Amino acid sequence: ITDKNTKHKVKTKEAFRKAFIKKVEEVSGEDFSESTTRHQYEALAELVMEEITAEWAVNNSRLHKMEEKQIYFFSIEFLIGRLLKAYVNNLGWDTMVEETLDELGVDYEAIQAEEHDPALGNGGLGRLMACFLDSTAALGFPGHGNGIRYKYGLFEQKIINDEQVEVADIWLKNGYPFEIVKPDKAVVVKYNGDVRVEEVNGKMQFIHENYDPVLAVPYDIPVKGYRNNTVNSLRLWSAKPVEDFDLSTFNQGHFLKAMQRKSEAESISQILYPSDHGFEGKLLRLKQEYFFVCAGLKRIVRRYKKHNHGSMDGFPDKICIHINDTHPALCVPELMRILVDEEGYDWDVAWDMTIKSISFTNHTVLPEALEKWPIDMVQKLLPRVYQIIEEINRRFINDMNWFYPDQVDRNYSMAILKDGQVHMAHLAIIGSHSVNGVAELHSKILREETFKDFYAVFPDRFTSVTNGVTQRRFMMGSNPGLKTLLDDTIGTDWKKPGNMCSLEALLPYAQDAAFCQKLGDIKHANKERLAKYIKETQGIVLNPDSIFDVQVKRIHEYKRQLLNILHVILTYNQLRSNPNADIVPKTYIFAGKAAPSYVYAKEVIRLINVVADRVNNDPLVKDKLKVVFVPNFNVSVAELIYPAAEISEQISTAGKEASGTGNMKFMMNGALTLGTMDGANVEIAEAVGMDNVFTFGLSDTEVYNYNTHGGYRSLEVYESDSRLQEILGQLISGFFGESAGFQMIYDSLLLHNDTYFVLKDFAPYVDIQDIVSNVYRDQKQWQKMSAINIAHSGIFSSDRSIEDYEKRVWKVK
Ligand code: 26M
Repeated sequence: ITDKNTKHKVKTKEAFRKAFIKKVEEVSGEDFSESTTRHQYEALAELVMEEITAEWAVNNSRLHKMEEKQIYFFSIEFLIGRLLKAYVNNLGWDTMVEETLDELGVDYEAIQAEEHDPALGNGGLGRLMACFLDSTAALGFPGHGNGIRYKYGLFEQKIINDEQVEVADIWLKNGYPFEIVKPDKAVVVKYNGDVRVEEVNGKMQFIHENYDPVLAVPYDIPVKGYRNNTVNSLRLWSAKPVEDFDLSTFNQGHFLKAMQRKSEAESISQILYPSDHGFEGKLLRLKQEYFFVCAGLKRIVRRYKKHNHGSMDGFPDKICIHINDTHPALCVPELMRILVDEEGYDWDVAWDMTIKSISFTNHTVLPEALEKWPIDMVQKLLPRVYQIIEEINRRFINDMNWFYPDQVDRNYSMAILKDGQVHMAHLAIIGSHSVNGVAELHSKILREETFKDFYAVFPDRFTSVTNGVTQRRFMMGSNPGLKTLLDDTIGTDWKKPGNMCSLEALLPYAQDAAFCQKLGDIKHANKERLAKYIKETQGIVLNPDSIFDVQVKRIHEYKRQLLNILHVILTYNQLRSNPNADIVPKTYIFAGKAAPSYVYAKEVIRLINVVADRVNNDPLVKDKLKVVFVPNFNVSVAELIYPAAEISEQISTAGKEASGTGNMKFMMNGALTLGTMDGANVEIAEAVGMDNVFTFGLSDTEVYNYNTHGGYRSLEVYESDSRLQEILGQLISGFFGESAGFQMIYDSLLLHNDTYFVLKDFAPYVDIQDIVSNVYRDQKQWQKMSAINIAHSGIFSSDRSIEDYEKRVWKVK
């Protein structure tokens, strides 16, 4: 916003006011007084983009000189959420915009709600990338995202007759103001075809021919750093046919065939796979993986060469390719292909460069989620890339047999190619210099179980970086009351990027009654804000004086939403037999999506909703117990829920949740963790001390021992606990309505021996819930614990994660 009078770039309220009114009139073609919220949204978005793109251009020309080392995050998901408010805040425009809009009588909240929440990810893994981009820019590092611009994001979830129903997410239908398409930077991605070998000047040349070309068109979204002049990029690729119509086919009268080619090409970036568990070997998914890998590397290499006199020699010193789980693991053979086939490097030199450039983060130990592609599928779709994988594998096994001749079995078990499959995790580990888990416990399990053999061979590659989340979105942005209280109490230094640990200055105030009172008041106001949303969207009235006990995350057996709802049923049964029981009123809030094909998870959603119907409509229960399932959990809904939570349910079977990041978002908003010793919960407990968390249940070692040596019989637990007998009986007796039997859940617990130890952990869970209620009766004590949690939440900022990656993995400086 330029003030015409001074000719300086100044951001005055007056200049903004004028610019905003003018822009609204431009986009609407009407007088400002006639404008709709949509016009106002479009105008504000344009003003923001004009400001950011000016900075972006300056930044890009600096970055293009390649003086600094640059990080590229390759990820099949970027769950960025709404951007308008984040941009406004990062520009430092927040007060100016809020006050001006207020004076103009314009509803800023309504403007923000006009932005369709881009849901280009399933959950933790995709959201982590968005937090990392925010922190990378905030810290002033050059770091960019590389992914896919899905036409349809994650489905919208509706609950109809208690069940999840999926609706297509047409997020682009009204256009998207924060992207810039760059058709001149499009590249061709080649699928299928044959490889012909030719000898040129004594050197083998591999020529890929008869392939099916697909055009990858980049759309760039600026990533604006918090109040600094860094603007990085998130580049998302969209698939197009190379020519809109295949003219020769078209001319021969094969109109349908030409159209079919077009839609085959476009199908690659058509839809985000809505599953974050259980690997399915779908060809389209493999096409997606190669699509953004190939296009992304091509641009990076081209840019690098352009500024280095056509040479790739220094590439690994200037470029970090960070692969987010194994979905982009084809970076390894693709970079080799570029270096060997196109740049003419010897294999060994190219291999050294590749390993130096690539680093890998693992996000899961669930064996069913590890990617293994059928060899013939890879071979057919990516003939040259496959040859390179074969050669990587051959050399790896050769080396291993040379160094460990007495370990042939182990060597073979580490192969990339075995059992007719391409093992992507093996490819990722063998082809990168760094392998890390996302929390200490998870990294330990990777070293000692999942990748034990690789750890024995490459101990130096393994490291750990605990996840983090951006406080700028999930605390400062979504909990303004708390932000102001912290500013007023300890000053504003804690908001500087990388400085969140200075929140520890809050510790003395945990003893301060006046501070704790204010903290409680802010929480209450946030609970009222959420209650209002739920009233408006679902018609359910919540009691803001009850405890808000919240479990929001993808629905998964290992995350054990089932354990939570079984305990709710127990409370309900207790209230039915003693309506006057002196219990602390509780509101149980659930939200989360199930993969459309995950039948069991959808049954859990149905159970929660059926229980909610029953409990919420039973006059006996009065205000003491409420259950809500909030539909369509996404980043925007999350921003309303975390600040209102008092209990953060993190109750996965120990050893299964790699880290969790919701746990951190709750903590920085002052909720107390009720959790198992799993993932980053362990580090939360360490940070705040065992007195300030509620932990329960089997340890990861106990789970491991049961799984390897046996000894767990769920039936025995059931037979010795009359509460469980009653509850499980109700699941199949029609207690929750005739049509609503839950045989599948019942069978999993009793017939199939309860894989996730729900019954085993039930009694300890009930006990800890009772302790939670008792502590809550002492509000002073509760607010004190809440303050201590906030004070120690600094290490869970993604700024800290990025600094750790910088030191341990990328070494940018
Ligand atoms: C893979 C193949 C086919 C279809 C889908 C996938 C797929 C997509 C997403 C598999 C896994 C996906 O995400 C896994 C995930 O979100 N993991 C979570 O990562 C978080 C960030 O590190 C951790 O905090 C969570 O503990 C972990 O579950």
